[in-house]
Amino acid sequence: MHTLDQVTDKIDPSNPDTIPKFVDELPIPSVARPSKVIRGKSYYEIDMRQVQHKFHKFMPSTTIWGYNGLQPGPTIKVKRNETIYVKWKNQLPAKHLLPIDRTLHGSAGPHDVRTVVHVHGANVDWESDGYPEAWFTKNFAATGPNFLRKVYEYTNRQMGATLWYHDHAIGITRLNVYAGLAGFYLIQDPVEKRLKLPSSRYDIPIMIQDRSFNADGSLFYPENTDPPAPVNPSVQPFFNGNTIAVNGKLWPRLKVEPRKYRFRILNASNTNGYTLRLGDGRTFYQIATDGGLIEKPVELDTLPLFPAERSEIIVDFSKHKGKKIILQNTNEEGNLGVIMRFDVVLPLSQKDTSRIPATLVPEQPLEEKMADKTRLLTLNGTQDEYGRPLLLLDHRMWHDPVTEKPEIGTTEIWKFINETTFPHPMHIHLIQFKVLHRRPFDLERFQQDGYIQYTGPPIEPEVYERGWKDTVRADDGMVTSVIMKFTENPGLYVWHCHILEHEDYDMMRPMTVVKKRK
Ligand SMILES: [Cu+2]
Repeated sequence: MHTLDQVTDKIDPSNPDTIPKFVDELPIPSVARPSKVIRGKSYYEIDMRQVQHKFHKFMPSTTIWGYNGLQPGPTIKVKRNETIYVKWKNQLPAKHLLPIDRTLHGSAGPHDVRTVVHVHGANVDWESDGYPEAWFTKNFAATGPNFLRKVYEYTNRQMGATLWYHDHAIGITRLNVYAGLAGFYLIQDPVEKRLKLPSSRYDIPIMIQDRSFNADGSLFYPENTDPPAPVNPSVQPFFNGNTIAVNGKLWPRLKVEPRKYRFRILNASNTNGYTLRLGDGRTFYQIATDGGLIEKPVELDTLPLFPAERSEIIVDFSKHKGKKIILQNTNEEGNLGVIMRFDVVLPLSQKDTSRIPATLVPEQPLEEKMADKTRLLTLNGTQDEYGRPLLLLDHRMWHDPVTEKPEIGTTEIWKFINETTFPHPMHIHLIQFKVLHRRPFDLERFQQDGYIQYTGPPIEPEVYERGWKDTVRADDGMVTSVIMKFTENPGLYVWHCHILEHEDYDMMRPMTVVKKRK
């Protein structure tokens, strides 16, 4: 037996090999409570604070930023079609926790700690979408050029879904989210009642984030690239942490009953993608994608999740009493190959009457032939004046004039032509789309004369992405096609890569949704 002192003496937070796994219980994020009700509608105030957070029982506390001082932030739970108001308040210190690259767009000014909150996946009026330049500093003392309102309105006119909120401030999103500014936003749909899915304490959100620490337990985020760029601090082309935090604890465990559970899994990492698998290879059932329930459950043994993607699954532990089942990431070996552990050690507290229904929601087709317009959009790389990689969308920078102006009432296909050498998770604000297909093309030919010479047939979307999506993996060497209908909420939004290091430099573009022309 080791005493606590003996264990903590051996732990070096900068060396993940010294951090024991499955020590902490998986925390379940608390649910946000409205501070008042205005004309029958809930009004929340959620502030961003710098606090001390315990990532691991045996590690020293870590200074983080959290919504209401929590990591993850409090879960906002709303009903479909229920309007709520949220006043997001910046109560953070004037100095940033992490190194700011002053050369990035919007980062040169005197205000280090700029924040703005985006609910990812929400059908929301543009003034409440959290435009990257609608930022505000502590007590709204300074505001960005696009700042319009302090109180955001969310009408939640969309299917029940696992959404999430996170910071979106121009040029420092990667730092603000890494510091801890992320939480769940769950829309509950009355149609789910009759489905008898596992609910209440058997319905658990799981936020996966990679993190690295300094020896003193503080958050580590690199100040420069390797080899170093001529500017310091410098943005990274990507970031990979060396530990896995789930709901704010490193490699936690969850004690479960021998019954069915619903897990709402979110990859809230800056860059890392994961392919989830249960340690014994047992299958599970996917029931929802980013935008809500799918037509019918899909049996899976692995589930890839790129940054910002969500997937809801049902795992049945009923035949595995006493077992300890590791949730793995098959993309990696070693520490990053382990996410958390389920310990089937709790007694069954009541008969499990939940179900995995044969069908979930009616089919909602959105087919290629329904499109009014197709946009060809490239993902491409170049170099900046310091010789650093600069990733762009359609060869344009963030501040170039708006080129994507979809019209309300129209259905559009966007074809992401990936000219880079790696996949990017592409996210479009405001709408949910369907993935049509991916199709290989001749990159050399395209770069010579701009002609898309396909080199193979279209590849159907993966079985786990055949539902409403707001983020899609745009593979290298492929043209990835998505289809969406713009139905309401004209205004100024964005679309971008959700690798946060890319989004900040400079893989993000504005999008103006325009009213129907008469
Ligand atoms: Cu990217």
